[in-house]
Amino acid sequence: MSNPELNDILCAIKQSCIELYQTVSNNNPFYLSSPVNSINSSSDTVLRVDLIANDIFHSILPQCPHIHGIISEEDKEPTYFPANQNAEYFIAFDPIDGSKNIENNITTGSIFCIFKYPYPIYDNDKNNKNRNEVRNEIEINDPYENIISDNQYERGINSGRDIVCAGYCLFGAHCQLLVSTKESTDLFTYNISTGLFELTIGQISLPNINPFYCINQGYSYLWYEESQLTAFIELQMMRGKSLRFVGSMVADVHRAIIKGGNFLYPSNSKHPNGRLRLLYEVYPMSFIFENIGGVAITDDNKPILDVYFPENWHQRSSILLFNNEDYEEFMAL
Ligand code: P6P
Repeated sequence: MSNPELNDILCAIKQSCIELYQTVSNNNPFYLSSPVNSINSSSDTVLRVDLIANDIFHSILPQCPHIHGIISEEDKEPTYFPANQNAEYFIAFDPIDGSKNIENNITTGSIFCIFKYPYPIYDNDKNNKNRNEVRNEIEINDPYENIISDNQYERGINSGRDIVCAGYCLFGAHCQLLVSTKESTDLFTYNISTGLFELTIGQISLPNINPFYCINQGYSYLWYEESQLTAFIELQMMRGKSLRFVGSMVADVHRAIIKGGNFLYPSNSKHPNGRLRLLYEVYPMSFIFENIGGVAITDDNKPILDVYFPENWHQRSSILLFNNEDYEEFMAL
């Protein structure tokens, strides 16, 4: 990667993923899947492996001087690193997505996205501008009601369009890392004997075939009737497409990237704002899908990367990932 700062950040992420892969591989799956007596900010039951994974990232990422702050599914609030006060990158991650699947040995994985602040964190001495001047500039230029609150100012990020890199690391039959930037999306496979991630597929583009459709059809009784989504699902069934849904977003999305197809998690009457979390599940997978030639929209047809950076760190969102053929069919309904 041409950006040395991003390279350093990815090295820290790789190191975290390798340590987590080794931990997952070397421990009893039922021990890893045992619940600890707590729930996270999304009201999910926290499993031991969730905490182990979060601790690994929290121990390694701060050592990278280019990371200003991080937040994960298991954190209530972000952690900022005072030693990296002028760093310009913020990372959101799901330390181990689909952790409930560890005990039945189905692929899980870590998901991340890296934001670059649109402007450096001002330091009075260096930039002759203080935070308030910069904040006021933003407020004047921001025609929307949701003027940047202190928190958003701190993050300095407006939407998913400020993501510069996203990816995931799969823990399955192989440990595989996918890294996506606007320039390229590449898949690497961990070689246990060398301890390195080796390139498997470079410049990935989304197959324009759709042998499967992917949705939790068990929730169909919760879907909004007569919607475009229900019509699209009925069409897939009429066409005899196979349904694939393993309950680990990272595994389901990876199948669509490698074999073609889609990933659909619409909002429903139980989750009117969507089930998955915008910051560290929906944004990163949408960034990847757009980079490989796909479409990523909410179920009211808004490009997900245009959705404003959330005030609530764990805000949920619907997500519809399509290749172009699927998307045209969906929009014609
Ligand atoms: P449900 C895993 O817990 C996760 O966050 C995603 O990886 C997955 O797609 C989703 O939840 C599955 O949730 O309620 O459909 O089983």
